[in-house]
Amino acid sequence: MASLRTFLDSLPDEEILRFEEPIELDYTPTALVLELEKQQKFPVLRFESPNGYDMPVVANLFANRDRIARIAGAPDAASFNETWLRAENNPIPPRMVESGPVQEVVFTGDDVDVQTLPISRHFKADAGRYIGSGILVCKDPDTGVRNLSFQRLQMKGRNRFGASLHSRGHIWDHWLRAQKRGKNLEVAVVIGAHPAIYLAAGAKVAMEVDEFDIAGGLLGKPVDLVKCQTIDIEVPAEAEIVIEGELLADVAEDEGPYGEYTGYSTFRSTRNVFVVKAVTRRAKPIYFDLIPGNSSEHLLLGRCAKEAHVFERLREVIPDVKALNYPKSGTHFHAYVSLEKRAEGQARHALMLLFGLDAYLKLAIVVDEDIDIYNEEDILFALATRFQADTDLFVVPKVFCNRLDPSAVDGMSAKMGIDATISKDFDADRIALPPEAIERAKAALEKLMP
Ligand SMILES: Cc1cc2nc3c(=O)[nH]c(=O)nc-3n(C[C@H](O)[C@H](O)[C@H](O)COP(=O)(O)O)c2cc1C
Ligand SMILES: [Mn+2]
Repeated sequence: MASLRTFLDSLPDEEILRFEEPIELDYTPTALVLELEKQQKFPVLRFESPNGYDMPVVANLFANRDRIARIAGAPDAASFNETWLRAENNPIPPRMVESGPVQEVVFTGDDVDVQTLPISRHFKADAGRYIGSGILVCKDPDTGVRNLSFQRLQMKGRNRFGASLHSRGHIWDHWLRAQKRGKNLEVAVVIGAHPAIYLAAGAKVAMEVDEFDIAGGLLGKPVDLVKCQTIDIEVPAEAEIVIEGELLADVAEDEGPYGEYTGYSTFRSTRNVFVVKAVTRRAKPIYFDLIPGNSSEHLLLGRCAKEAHVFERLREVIPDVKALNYPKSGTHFHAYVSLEKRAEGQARHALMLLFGLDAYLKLAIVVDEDIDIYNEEDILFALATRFQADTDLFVVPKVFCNRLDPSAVDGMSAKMGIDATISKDFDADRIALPPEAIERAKAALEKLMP
C-alpha cells in the first residue's frame, strides 16, 4: 500500500508538529511555515481540528531535501538525483483495481459541495480560497496518454473553480486540442496521495510519459488506480479526496490574483473554468495542502525532479558538468553549475544547453569545482574574482519564458549566461595553509573549546 497515510506513519514523531486545538485555517498554516522557515525549521504540520471543518489538514511535507529524498526512496539528499533517474529510466506502469478507499464516499449532482472541504486562503491578496495541492490528472485527446501536473484552483462556489494553466505544460496542450474540437477536457483533481506521486506530478518529462509510471518507478511497484465515477480518468485508489470534472472549452473567467512561486501575487492567468461533476473521498479523509508562494516546499516540489532531469541532460553532453543547483533566492529563474573545466568555451556550451533545456531560466552562472554552488557567498566570490562583464557574459534577448515573471514582457525574457570560471591566463592562486597548521589549530581549539 502506498498512500499519504502510510508515508506520514513512517515519519519520526519529531518531524511532525501537531496542532490539537481548533485553529483558524485561513492564513495560519502559511504564517506558521514562513515563521518556521526563518528559524530554519521544516516540520510537517498537522492540524487536527481546523475551525469549521470535519477533517484534519496536513501541510509542509516537501519543505526539505532530506524528506524529499526519503519520499523518493533515496538514502539521503545527495543520492536524490541518482534515485530519481533510476525511476525515470525504469518506469513501472500503474495497475487497475476494482475499488479503493478513495471512493468510500461519493457525492454527485446536487450533493456536490466543495465548500465543505478545508480549502483555505494562503496570502493576503489571494482572490479567494485556493486548492494549490491538487494533482490534475487528464488524458491526451489524441493518444490517450495520461498526464499529471499541478494547477491552481480558485474556489468559486459549490461546484466551480477558476484555473490557471500558465506554465503552458501538457495539460494546456491537451486543453487546446480538445477546445479545437469544441470538447471539454475531463480532469480529476487528486488531493492527498503518496508523496512520490506528487514528486512525479511535479516533473517535466516528455508528453508521451505517464507520470504515474515514474511514481511506480520511485515506489518500486505499480500505483493502484481506480476508474473515476463520472469521467474517463483513473486516480490512485489510496488517495484521500478526488474532485472529478471538466475544464470548459469555451468559457473564460477572471481568476486570481494568487501568491505565486515568484514571491508575488499575480493576476496573470489563462482564465480557465473547471466545473465539478463528483467528489469522492475516504470516509475519514485527510486534506493535504501545499504552502504556496516562494515557500521552501513550493519551490522544492517544483524543482527537485527538474534539477535531476536537467542535470542528467547536461551531463550526457558535457560529462565535465559536476552539479546543478537552482537556488531558493532565484525562485525558478536562476541556476548555478559546477564545471570541471577542461577547455575554454566549455562554460558557454553548458550555458546554451541549459537555457535550451529550461525555459524558466533567466540567469545561469558556471563556476569551477572549488566553488560551492550551494553557498551563494561562494558564488559571489567567484563573480568578484574570476569574471569580467565585457567578455564573460552573454545575453539572449526575447526568449519564451514563464509568464509569471513579473518583469517578463509578452511572455518573453532575456537570458544571461555568466562564465565565472578561471580563464587560461589567470595568474593567481587561492590562498591556502599548510595542512599541519590547520590540524594544529583544530587541536588547540579542541582543548580550549571542547
Ligand atoms: C506546487 C506547484 C504548483 C503549481 N501550480 C501551477 C499552476 O497553478 N499553473 C500552472 O500552469 N503550472 C503550475 N505548476 C507547474 C506545473 O504543474 C509543473 O511544471 C508540471 O510538472 C508540469 O507538468 P507537465 O510537464 O506534465 O505539463 C505548479 C507546480 C507545482 C510544483
Ligand atoms: Mn507531462
